[in-house]
Amino acid sequence: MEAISKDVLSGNRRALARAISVVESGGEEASSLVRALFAHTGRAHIIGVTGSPGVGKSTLVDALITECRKEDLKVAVLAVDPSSPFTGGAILGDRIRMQGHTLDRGVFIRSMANRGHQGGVALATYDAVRMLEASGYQVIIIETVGVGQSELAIAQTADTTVLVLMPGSGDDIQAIKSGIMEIGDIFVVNKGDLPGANKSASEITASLELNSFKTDWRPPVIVSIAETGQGIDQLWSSVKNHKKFLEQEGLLESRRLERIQAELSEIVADIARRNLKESLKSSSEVQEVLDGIIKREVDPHTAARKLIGSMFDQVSTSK
Ligand SMILES: Nc1nc2c(ncn2[C@@H]2O[C@H](COP(=O)(O)OP(=O)(O)OP(=O)(O)O)[C@@H](O)[C@H]2O)c(=O)[nH]1
Ligand SMILES: [Mg+2]
Repeated sequence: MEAISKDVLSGNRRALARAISVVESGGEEASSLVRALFAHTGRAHIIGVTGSPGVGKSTLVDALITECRKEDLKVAVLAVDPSSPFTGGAILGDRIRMQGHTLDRGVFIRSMANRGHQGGVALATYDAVRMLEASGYQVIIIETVGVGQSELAIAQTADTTVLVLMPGSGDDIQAIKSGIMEIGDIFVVNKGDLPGANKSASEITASLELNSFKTDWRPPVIVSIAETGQGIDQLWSSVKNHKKFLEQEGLLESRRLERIQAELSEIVADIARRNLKESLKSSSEVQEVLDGIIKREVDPHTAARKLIGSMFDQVSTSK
């Protein structure tokens, strides 16, 4: 791990790719890599780009990469697909439309998929972001497909969340109804060349006006044509403005605190889940508890509480 972490720090791309695979697999190796590099993390601007399949997220991200490169910022993209089974990180296929940047050494693109349970991919995403930060990437864009619970969890790993919609899909109405509007810091109605884009944008603006906001930030609604790059400069300035806003208001820190809380509870749940799986198979204590339930000596609720108690005792004494 020591050699690989050194190479990650020096910006070696192969080491970085390997490091991301390690954190994706999780386990002890992943933990020690994160431990080694943690002091070099926490510096990038993390941008989440989320929205339904096919709205043009990847095309938009590709255009954003171009904006970053104009400013000589090193930029990385993680395309996270929580609904796909884990395939070892090689499902880019046509989900990714960023081929224009493959030869640029200041750009790193990688896809990640689900590892079996919801928390898995979110946890791996946090750590993958850390590997990218340690390797010197200043802007990290996380593209997630869909607008369900697990996508939201991933979107929340970002400092700035861009919600992408398209006209005529009913997406906008859906978003307004489902409360997903709350996670967007910036709204984009992409495919502005299609009919109804301006109407969608005004509907979103109108529904935002009804929101009660927790901060003074008012999410801009931008109409873009990602394919031609129209509106992307406006999007990029909004992204930068949002970051400036977070910094000025001291909100970058509080967002990161929330993120760490979410991560910490996910890790604890993950450890508990794995411990439980093990002990369901092998522990004599669990066998006794199961027997007790079968014999109606103890009910499952009481038994579960007892097990959790002794499980955490074990975790704290085994380290
Ligand atoms: N008309 C029009 N088509 C666009 C625009 N932007 C993207 N597209 C097209 O929309 C399709 C989907 O684009 P992607 O960028 O792959 O969309 P995505 O949201 O990343 O898709 P998934 O990752 O599969 O969810 C492609 O055929 C794009 O060429 C646009 O501004 N206008
Ligand atoms: Mg895509």
